Amino acid sequence: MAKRQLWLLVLAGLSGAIAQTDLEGQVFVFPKESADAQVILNMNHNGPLQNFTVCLRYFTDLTRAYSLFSYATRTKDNEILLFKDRPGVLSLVVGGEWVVFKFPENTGSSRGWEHVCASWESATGIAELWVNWNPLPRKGVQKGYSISNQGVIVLGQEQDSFGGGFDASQSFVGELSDVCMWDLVTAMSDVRAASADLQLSPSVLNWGALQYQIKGYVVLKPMLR
Ligand SMILES: *[C@@H]1O[C@H](CO)[C@@H](O)[C@H](O)[C@H]1NC(C)=O
Ligand SMILES: [Ca+2]
Repeated sequence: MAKRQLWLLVLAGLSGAIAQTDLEGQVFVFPKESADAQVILNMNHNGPLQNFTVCLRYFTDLTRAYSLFSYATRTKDNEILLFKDRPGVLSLVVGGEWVVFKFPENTGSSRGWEHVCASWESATGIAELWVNWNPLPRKGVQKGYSISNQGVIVLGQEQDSFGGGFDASQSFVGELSDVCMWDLVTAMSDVRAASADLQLSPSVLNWGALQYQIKGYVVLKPMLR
């Protein structure tokens, strides 16, 4: 084990916090449908969020609806939600308000890994959704809203209450990787550069230094090449 990782583990042990790990080249495998398999992530941000970009990629053969990224607070279960309704349809929810994006099904989930970035800016309410680095027509949602930082991020399950209210029929089954989140609207060219050499270090969630907690049947594995 690298010295730095060991030191982080020691720190985490001392503070009771979750360990921080570089997950470069690794994936979370959600091997079975369930209502409890999940990965819990910290929202690392001081104060409310006015802007964000969240990116991740996933590999699944699901054709039903499922959650990709669920961020809930005590008062709003869908504070931020990235939800795949069906192949070719993705919803972004901000502060409980839904906006639906459609894209040609041949860029859909059945052909391999799908990469998604969603961003939102409070000042204009403009939401961007990029699928496999292609932008979709921009839409507006929750203009002027502020996102609370007092919440919990769950991968693999869709929260209908703070940290719970899961439904197996909305769970994710498959592989999930490269989850990153910035507290700004990031230019996609920068995200791309970041995924190549980790220059634009994501401030809120960083796959290269992720604090996470696995609950239920989720397995960390090297990515299949
Ligand atoms: C959010 O982004 C806008 C421009 O996109 C910027 O003017 C504003 O300062 C940002 N807000 C925060 C809190 O960073
Ligand atoms: Ca929900």
